[in-house]
Amino acid sequence: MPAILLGGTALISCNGNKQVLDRPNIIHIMTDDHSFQTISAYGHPISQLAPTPNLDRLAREGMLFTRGYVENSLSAPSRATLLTGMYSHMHGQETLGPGFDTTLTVFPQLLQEAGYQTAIIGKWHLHCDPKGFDYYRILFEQGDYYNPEFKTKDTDGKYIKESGYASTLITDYSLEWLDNRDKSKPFCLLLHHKTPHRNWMPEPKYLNLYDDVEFPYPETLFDDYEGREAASTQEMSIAKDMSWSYDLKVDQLKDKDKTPWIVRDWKRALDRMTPEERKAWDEAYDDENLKMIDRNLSGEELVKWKYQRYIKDYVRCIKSLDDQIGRVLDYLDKNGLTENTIIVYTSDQGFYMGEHGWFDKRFMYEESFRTPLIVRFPKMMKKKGTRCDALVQNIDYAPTYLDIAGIEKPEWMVGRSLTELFRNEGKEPEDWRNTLYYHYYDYPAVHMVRRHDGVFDGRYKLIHFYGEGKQKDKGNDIDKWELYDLQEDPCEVNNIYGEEGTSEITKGLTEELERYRKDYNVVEF
Ligand code: SGN
Ligand code: CA
Repeated sequence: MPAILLGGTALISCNGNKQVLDRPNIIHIMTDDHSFQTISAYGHPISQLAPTPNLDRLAREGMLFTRGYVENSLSAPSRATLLTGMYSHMHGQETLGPGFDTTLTVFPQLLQEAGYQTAIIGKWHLHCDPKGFDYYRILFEQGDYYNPEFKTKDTDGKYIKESGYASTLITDYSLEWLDNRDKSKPFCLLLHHKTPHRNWMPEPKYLNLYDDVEFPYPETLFDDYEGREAASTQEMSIAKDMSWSYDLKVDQLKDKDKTPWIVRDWKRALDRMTPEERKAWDEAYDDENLKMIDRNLSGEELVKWKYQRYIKDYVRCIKSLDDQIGRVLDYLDKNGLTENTIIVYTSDQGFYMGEHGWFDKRFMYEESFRTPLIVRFPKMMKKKGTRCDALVQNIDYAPTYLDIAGIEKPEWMVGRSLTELFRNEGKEPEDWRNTLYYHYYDYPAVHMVRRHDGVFDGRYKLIHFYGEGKQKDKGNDIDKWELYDLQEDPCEVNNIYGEEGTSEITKGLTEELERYRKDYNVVEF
């Protein structure tokens, strides 16, 4: 039986089951590769020049988490962790390849059983169809910025090309679903943006935004990787690994790009545009490209030019994203949904904005391990604009959403509900966790980051790089330990493992690492 709407806010069902109808709604907004450095509420110098007013509004009205982390800094694993509340080795999605154990129960299924209406719109990125969702509209693989393809339950297994820019379309479809949903039920919407994933293609109207700004350079842009073997063999450096065309948008130098997939994907990205979009694109980039070519830059000057081009395109994409977050917040206000909806803003992992000379993620070093997390939930947060410094991780989302819906956490979920933090102005209960476990597996793969696991206690970080050298690194096996004191060395450039005075810390963290491996049956390390 449908519910009736009284006075625009109170919902009473015809079968008298008021409790079901009063349960909070859930919106999980997850972007792809969004760094905390580019959200102005976090205060990083880059973000001060490229502010995000709508995300800042969310932080002002909710809670900003300063220590939100992932357990494996990569898309597909992070998405499977969101759905299951498990570590990667438990749900099987350790890398970007197939792996997810599709027999597992995902939290949206439990919400459905409890009367929630569920949807996922945007990036999905697992090698199976979504389950546990009444509705889905998902992007093809990584998705595209311009005129992307989507699949729904009604498109006969096909992906259909749509006209528009990815972040706008994903928001349009989300608001449309909210409008047309069964309003007698609480809802859970996973709103998963493609933005700002590589190759950072700005929306036409923002192609010239920040043209006159010079973004500050990170201290470690010219890192020499001394004492850090795995950091020295990666292939994700702005200086060496960015392509002229696909990454840097210098179409004039595309012949320098020899990697077949780069050549192919750049052509595809341009071919997707309408003639008007292509015209705006060329007008925005051509002049500056020609000037740069004329200057014949080399060495540090060239790296700095590449850095500016990279950061500008990235924050232009963030501008569009922030606009779209604003649309969602306005929609909730207009429809009387703000009070009873938890809205979570996060990313599937963090991203390097030139720190260590890098783009991409994967490493357990801070900028990719740490992930933005902002939560607004007026019903549980009596005070607005608080900060929470507790160690939280993406294993905690599923337990949180179940808790909010009044569903008991299944024993297989390893995370912990965040509601105690919401209720208590971000102060952690006495028995809150003291450490986090991290494990990255995707090697050999693009960017060539070696396998590693480790623990972090909020100050010290112990990392173990391990495994056989493969492909280009053939025979170059690795078994290396690193230890950082983030209080003394926030940029993580001084590996103090084995140094005098660190044995007690190393002993404690090694025991903790062994405890995680044993308690959770980690077999590879
Ligand atoms: C693609 C990207 C990589 C990126 C992975 C994983 N190349 O392969 O740079 O590390 O995705 O990203 S791309 O130019 O084709 O985009 S993730 O977000 O899915 O984990
Ligand atoms: Ca990602």
